[in-house]
Amino acid sequence: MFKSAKKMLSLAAGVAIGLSAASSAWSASSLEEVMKERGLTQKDLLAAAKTYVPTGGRDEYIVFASGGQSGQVIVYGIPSMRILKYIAVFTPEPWQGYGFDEESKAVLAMGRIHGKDITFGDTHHPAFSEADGEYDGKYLFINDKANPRIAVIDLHDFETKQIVVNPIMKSEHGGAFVTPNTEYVIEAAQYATPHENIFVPLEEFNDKYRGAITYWKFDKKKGRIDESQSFSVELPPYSQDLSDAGKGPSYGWSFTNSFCSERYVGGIERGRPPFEAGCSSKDTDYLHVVNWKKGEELVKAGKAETVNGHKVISMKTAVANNMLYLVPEPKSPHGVDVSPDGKFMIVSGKLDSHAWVYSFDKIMKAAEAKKFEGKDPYGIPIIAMKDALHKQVNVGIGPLHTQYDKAGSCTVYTSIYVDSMVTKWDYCEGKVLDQMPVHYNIGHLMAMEGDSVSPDGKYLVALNKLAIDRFNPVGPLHPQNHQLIDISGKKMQLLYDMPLPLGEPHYAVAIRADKLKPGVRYKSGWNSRTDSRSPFKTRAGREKTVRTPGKVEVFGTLIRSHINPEIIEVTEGDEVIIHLTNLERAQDETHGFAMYGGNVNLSVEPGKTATAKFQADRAGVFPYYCTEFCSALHLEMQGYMLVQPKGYKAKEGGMVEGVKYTEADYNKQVKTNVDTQAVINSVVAFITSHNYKDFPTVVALVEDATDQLGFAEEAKKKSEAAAAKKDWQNAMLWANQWWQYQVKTADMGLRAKTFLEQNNAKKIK
Ligand code: RUQ
Ligand code: CUA
Repeated sequence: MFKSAKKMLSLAAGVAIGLSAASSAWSASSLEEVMKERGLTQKDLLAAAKTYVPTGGRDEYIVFASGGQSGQVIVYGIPSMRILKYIAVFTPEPWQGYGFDEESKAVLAMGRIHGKDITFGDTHHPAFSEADGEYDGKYLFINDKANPRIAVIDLHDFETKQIVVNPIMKSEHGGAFVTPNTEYVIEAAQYATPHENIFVPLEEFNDKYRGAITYWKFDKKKGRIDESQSFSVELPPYSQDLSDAGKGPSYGWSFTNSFCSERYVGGIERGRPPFEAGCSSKDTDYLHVVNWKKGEELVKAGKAETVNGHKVISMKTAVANNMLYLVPEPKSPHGVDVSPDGKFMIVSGKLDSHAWVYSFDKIMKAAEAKKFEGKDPYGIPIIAMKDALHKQVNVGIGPLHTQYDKAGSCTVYTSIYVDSMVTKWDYCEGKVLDQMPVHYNIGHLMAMEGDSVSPDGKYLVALNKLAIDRFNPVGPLHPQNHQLIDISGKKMQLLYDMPLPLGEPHYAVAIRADKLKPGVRYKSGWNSRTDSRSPFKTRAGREKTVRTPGKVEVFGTLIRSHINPEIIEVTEGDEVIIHLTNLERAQDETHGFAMYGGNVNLSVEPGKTATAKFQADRAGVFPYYCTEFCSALHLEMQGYMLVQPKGYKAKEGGMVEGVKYTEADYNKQVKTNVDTQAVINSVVAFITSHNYKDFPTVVALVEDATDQLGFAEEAKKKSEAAAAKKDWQNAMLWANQWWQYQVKTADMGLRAKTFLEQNNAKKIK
């Protein structure tokens, strides 16, 4: 703990000296020596130089990767591959208080299935909101495969705002994919089931089990999915897989592939060959080509049926209105990826060594001429492969997903699962350009802004399923391996391996960092999950505890370094509701709130109001405290909830003080405070004599320091008032509080001063 701000100054100087001594020792060894000592090659150094982001530096791209079974989203930077955040989505996450405060519990509750809490998610495909086919940096969507759901994350604060449950599916994989103006978020089923929530025997699979694609209407103004305006298209019980939205000439259409169009149902215990045998016997499966614009019109015209309260366009209606076609695609396909210009779709078959390039133009010509090779068992017209194909290229064994290079080029990259490599090829001409081995076994791959109409190229990330022996061993459950590849040159170059230890990151999307403009604080008293002023917002000085029979409701505040109230008295059996507002305006001054014995844990960012609700079901003493190391007096940011037994009567007599203070104690403290104020004044003089207003970081620190100094002034007044009454006990305690605020002021001021010095601020006076 700091004794005075002066000490803090000398401490800071000492740290600075220590650092410079260490760095000179480090710079004594030459680059050659470091290479030799660490066994690095020239190539390693080049790769390091391409990925290294010096201290304080920022990344050029921000990646949002699926967190797989963790039900979260992983955020990291490129090229540094530094992990920045895990966004809690489908799963409770204590650091963010997600699933602990009432506000976020309400979001998780939206994701209940038939009234049951689902506290995990199997996230697969994140997608950014788009405007004219460009990532606009406003929202991120992600799906849950296990329980068909889509989540909406607001990139203003990186928080999950909404979860919608698919009303007809029981399994999905092909979400989330967005249309070019985020009109819809696409979600395609995977394992066919009856759309109704009823039992249907497997013997009726062909007739009663169904696939589907849901088009979730996104309300850009509200930043929420509008379930009432969303609809689905009924599909055959083929296992629909990934999807992609058309753009440019193919705008208004979407593409979804499928596997197991054999409609095979396994059943080892019934003596049947397993699913995998029957689902891979045909040479081709079907690409579903759907006109969602037409679908939208049909719904408006009342041509949809209602299933489980949701609008569904039947296959019959879809076919009659020329909005649904099938095109054969290579065996067990996985990805379908539309080219940035919207003219081509690339599909690869996992059990084939080719990537197939389809021409949207050809598909439309065949559809318009009604040139079909037949119909599937559900009456959906099938366009012959030869009438839809542009090129077919041998890219390697087990091709999965394709990403497009810079806009205007014909270069693409396809992940090759079985061969564990990336194939770079030209889809206009149909020839392979380069191949690079990656570690085992690549699933998706991702290029910068790769799903937009103007991809940037530059970097590619291989999202590998297995790490095996790549990293230090951590037991039988291994991390995944994201490999960063430089694709700016003719040949691909591997730069970096990053272990991702959270779940299987199936897919990821990367956006230019400068497109993201997240806030640093909430408007005061904010419910961040509904994006509105919390009715429980509490201002400084308005803290209160409201008691009604059987219930105690606390309206409290948090600010360095105290929780107001510090004592909460309740009676055994009471329902306790604690609303806490973080009064801080300073960047990164989050306070936490945890309490013994009740699963109470909040994260309250500057401006936020969060609520804990629980039953005080046993008498006892329950300490609570702030969980974020927010200041030097953080450990003192504490309090007690006293749960009194029913019928308890308070005893006579006041608190017994641990220490009795004298006038001398008071005078000594005042002297310290006066000295501290001198230090603050000198720091203030330094700051104001420089062009600090040119540095937003410093402006924020100065604002914060000014706040703290205001609190110091109030405490000073209370201290002086007590001293005037010769109440040395209170005079001393308030003098100490006055000093606490000064220390916080000095801390901010010194941070601002250091920042100005390090950033060569100019003297103005
Ligand atoms: S997955 S490895 Cu998109 Cu779920 Cu392909
Ligand atoms: Cu607030 Cu520690």
